[in-house]
Amino acid sequence: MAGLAASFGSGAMSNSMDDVSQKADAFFVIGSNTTEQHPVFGTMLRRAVRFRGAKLIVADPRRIDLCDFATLHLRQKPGTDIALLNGLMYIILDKGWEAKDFIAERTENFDEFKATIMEYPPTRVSEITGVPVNQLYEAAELMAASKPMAVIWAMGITQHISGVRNVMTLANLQMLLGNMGMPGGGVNPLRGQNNVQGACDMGGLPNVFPAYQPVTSPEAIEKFSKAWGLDYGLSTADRVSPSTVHRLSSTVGMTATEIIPGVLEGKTRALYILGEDPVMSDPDTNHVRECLEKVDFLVLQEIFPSETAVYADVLLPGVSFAEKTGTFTNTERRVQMVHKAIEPLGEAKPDWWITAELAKRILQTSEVLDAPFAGWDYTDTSAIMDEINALTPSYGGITHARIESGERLQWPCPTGEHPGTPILHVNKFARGLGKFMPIDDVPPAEEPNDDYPMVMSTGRVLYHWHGGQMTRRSKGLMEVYGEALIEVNPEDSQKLGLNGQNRVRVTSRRGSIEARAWITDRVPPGMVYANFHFPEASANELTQAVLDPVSKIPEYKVTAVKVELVS
Ligand SMILES: Nc1nc2c(c(=O)[nH]1)N[C@H]1C(S)=C(S)[C@@H](COP(=O)(O)OP(=O)(O)OC[C@H]3O[C@@H](n4cnc5c(=O)[nH]c(N)nc54)[C@H](O)[C@@H]3O)O[C@H]1N2
Ligand SMILES: Nc1nc2c(c(=O)[nH]1)N[C@H]1C(S)=C(S)[C@@H](COP(=O)(O)OP(=O)(O)OC[C@H]3O[C@@H](n4cnc5c(=O)[nH]c(N)nc54)[C@H](O)[C@@H]3O)O[C@H]1N2
Ligand SMILES: [Mo]
Repeated sequence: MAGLAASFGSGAMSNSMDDVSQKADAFFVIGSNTTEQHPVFGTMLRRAVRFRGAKLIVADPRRIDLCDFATLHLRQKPGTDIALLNGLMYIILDKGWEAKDFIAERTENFDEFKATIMEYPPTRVSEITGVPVNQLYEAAELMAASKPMAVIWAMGITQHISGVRNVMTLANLQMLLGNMGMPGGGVNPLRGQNNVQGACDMGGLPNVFPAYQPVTSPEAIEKFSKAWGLDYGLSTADRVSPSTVHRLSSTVGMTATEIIPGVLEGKTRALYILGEDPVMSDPDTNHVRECLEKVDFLVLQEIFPSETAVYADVLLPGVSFAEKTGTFTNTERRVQMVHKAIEPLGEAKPDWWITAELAKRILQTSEVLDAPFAGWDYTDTSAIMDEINALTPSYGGITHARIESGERLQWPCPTGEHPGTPILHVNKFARGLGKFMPIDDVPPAEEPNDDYPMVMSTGRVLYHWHGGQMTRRSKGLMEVYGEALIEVNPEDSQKLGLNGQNRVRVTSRRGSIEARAWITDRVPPGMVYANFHFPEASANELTQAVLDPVSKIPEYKVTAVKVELVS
């Protein structure tokens, strides 16, 4: 698996939003509620469909707003995306619609891949996914006739135990159709948080330094150890500390979803949490609470007293976006600036300043270094950007000054003269040839049974942001969407005897929540949808902490539940 994962390793969109919305002949949106969760891009898609006749295929268990203007809506059962996609590729191959030249020149491992696809004929796929056979043919034909087609996805694809395999299957589809490395095509995962792309680019992952330079690489260790004032690789005379050789660790760390459960396994003793509210956002809330209660020491850096704050030994007040200057890197690898609009309120300090200050104080009291290291004395965020330019090749030429002058820079942008890179993989993939991966269907970890006969999927609504710490403080938003609602299909609602005003109890093997039911055909029969925006009825009381074995993302999208009428 590593081969293909590496070629899409950054997890960024291969194309830009302008490019996709202006040049795609068709969009295949699978597991992205684009108009609610990425409204700017959602509007760009809507305009492309309305004003230039671009086609739109949506594959989503729910009838999301995008379906109102879609050419075709495939309504697969949750957690059956691999079967669905393999089934579409079966038809494409069976009809001879694959991009033969592209496959011959740019890819490898086609035969092995094809052998797996041949196990997914339409009747079998229809049985697994619930999508009618004629719709499978219709979708495959639209895909083959639309050149180029852009694939767009978000958490509906990744938040499964098969998340990585789902993504690889989408890459297979785009290689099969020859839609890689061209304007209007590509593989386009939409990033969620405003700076999650930037955080990953800067090494906010357990296995890499900035720019995805592996922590296991001796060259990378040497480069960063020198740059960050450690003396690995220097002769004894040149060392800061003559007695010891310091170097950065080559051990791959743990992901956030492993660190918190690690408390009960004795692997985690202290936590420094910055800008996350795991009591609301991590799976299986009871388990999270137990971990946070038991951890020896918890530091939380926040802008509000969140649900997690009650477990903190120390609260450090950070600043919000309005109180800081710096850059965010968005979903299309574009680096953008924010400027301080107001001075930090109260005792709040910039997040980078707090982290640097902590580092300095730890170094001052630590016995490892003989001389305190001055490298944490940044004057401001442009000084941090200078360091990024020096150490992060893909950001080598991205400076505050260039962005301020109006340049629209997308990495890779290695030098001050480089214009940035709107489209990745133009002539070849990062790893050379694109490798087709034979991928079989993986059922969700929990499937409905007699005790828990329904499937709950979880996610967001337009009006709120995750744990709701920010959006629940906005009066206007609370007027529009002021309480947790459980989406229930009219058929199920009839069985339960609901009248539109009732509260229901939703129970999984781990917990139970009560909230008002919203009767709507947005969800199909047998499925309910819940959000995690309200602490009194958060979906994560019910979800389970099973992870994709590679990415360690939890399976938030499929939980077996029972639903009962409360009052
Ligand atoms: N208003 C608002 N916008 C946000 C956020 C927010 O909290 N509020 N959060 C941001 C963040 S961090 C993120 S990651 C993004 C998330 O953006 P999205 O991923 O678009 O949002 P989700 O609500 O997680 O739902 C994704 C879609 O997957 C569908 N789905 C459920 N199960 C399956 C399945 O098995 N297969 C497929 N193919 N689809 C399925 C759901 O019906 C839904 O339409 O949104 C970002 N934007
Ligand atoms: N059931 C279910 N659970 C999910 C998901 C799902 O689809 N279903 N989606 C998952 C996904 S994709 C994501 S991204 C997570 C998000 O989960 P979290 O990251 O935990 O949620 P946020 O609300 O985005 O941010 C957490 C906190 O950051 C604080 N904050 C905001 N700005 C700043 C700042 O500038 N500095 C500091 N120090 N703090 C700040 C806010 O007050 C907030 O309390 O949830 C995950 N959990
Ligand atoms: Mo996210």
